[in-house]
Amino acid sequence: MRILRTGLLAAALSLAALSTACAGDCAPQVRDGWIRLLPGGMPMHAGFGRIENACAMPVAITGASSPAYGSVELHETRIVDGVSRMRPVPELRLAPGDATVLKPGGLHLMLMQPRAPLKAGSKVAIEFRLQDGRTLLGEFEVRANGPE
Ligand SMILES: [Cu+2]
Repeated sequence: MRILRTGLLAAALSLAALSTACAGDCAPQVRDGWIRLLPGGMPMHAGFGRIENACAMPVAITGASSPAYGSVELHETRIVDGVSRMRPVPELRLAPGDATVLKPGGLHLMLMQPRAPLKAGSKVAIEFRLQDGRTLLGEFEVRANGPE
């Protein structure tokens, strides 16, 4: 009986430790976010930045949204037969300690249907959805001529 009780206690303790690790104390970070403003008032912008997962658990980003846009999608640009093509990325996985850079010519956020004209220097909030139900907030600075 004593052994059984000790075993249960140990199990309860390890469960508590596990749930603490999963509870979301540690979240990935969005850094250096910026939005490229295209000349001519294109009704579509591209968002770039760096997403870091310094946590012990892998995460998966499954979507994004922003109050400044009607629709936000994660895209990847690839050169296929010499032609630049974009395709939606339904899920972006980040291993523990991993980072992904969204940059021109690669992964990017496709920001569609801007709700109002954006000025260079203003800040836009973009929220990322994680597979585990959490969300991640990133701040993106609007730039007229971003670095290539
Ligand atoms: Cu795109």
